[in-house]
Amino acid sequence: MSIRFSNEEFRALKNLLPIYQWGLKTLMTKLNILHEDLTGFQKNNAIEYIKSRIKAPESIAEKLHKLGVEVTAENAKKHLRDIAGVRIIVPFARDIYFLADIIRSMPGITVLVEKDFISSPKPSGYRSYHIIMEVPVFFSGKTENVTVEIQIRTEAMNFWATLEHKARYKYKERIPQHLSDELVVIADKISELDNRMFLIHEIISLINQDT
Ligand code: 0O2
Repeated sequence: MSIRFSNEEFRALKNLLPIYQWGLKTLMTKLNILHEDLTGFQKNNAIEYIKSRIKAPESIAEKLHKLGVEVTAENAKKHLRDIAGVRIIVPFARDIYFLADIIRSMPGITVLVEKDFISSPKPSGYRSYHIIMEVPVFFSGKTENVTVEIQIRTEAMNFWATLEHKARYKYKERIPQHLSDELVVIADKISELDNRMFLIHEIISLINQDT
C-alpha cells in the first residue's frame, strides 16, 4: 500500500517545496564555485561530481508514515531533514574529510549535525558522511532557514548504496537475511578496495614528484 498526502495537505506541501528548491539553489551555487575552484585553480580533484534532488511527495509521505506521524506538510517540515538533498561523489575517502572541513567553514551556513558513517558504518554496511545544515534563503524581504542534507561518499560507496537502496525498495525494507549478509560483506570489501586504490594513487603521486 502506498502512503499519500490528502489533497489539502498535498496543496500545502506544494507551497512548501519551493523554499527547499531555493535553499538547494543557494547551496549549489556555493558548492559549484568550490568545485570549479578546486578543479580549475587548485589542481585538486577532490570532487568527481555533485547531484541534488528534492524528495518526491510520495517518499516524504512514506518516511512520515514510517516515523509514525501524520502525513502533513507541517510534519514534513518539522520531522524531515532531507527534503532537500545534495550528494557529493569524491575519488577517495580522504577527500570526504577534506571537503567536510571546507563545507563546515562556509560562511552563511549553520551545521546542525554531522554523521560519520565511514568511521562508524551502519549495521547494513552503509558508508557515507552526512552533514545536515541550515541555509538562509532571502525572498520577499524576509529570510527563512532551509534544512539541507549533504551526503559525501566515494564512487564505490555510492555504487553500493544505490544497489542496496534498490533492494530495500524491492523487498519493502525487508531484505532477506542471506542478501543483507552478502551486502555487509560487499560493503567491507568495497571499503578495502577504496583503501587499496588510494594507496596506488599515493604511490603514483610520489613517483610524479620524483620525475
Ligand atoms: P532516500 O530515498 O535516499 O532519500 P535523521 O532524520 O537524519 O535523524 P534518517 O532520515 O534515518 O534520520 O537519517 P539517516 O539514517 O542519516 O539517513 C538519511 C539518508 O541516508 C537516507 O534517506 C538514505 O539516503 C541514506 N541512508 C541511510 N542509511 C542507509 C542505508 O542503510 N542504505 C542506503 N542505501 N542508504 C542509507 P532515506 O529517506 O532513507 O532514503
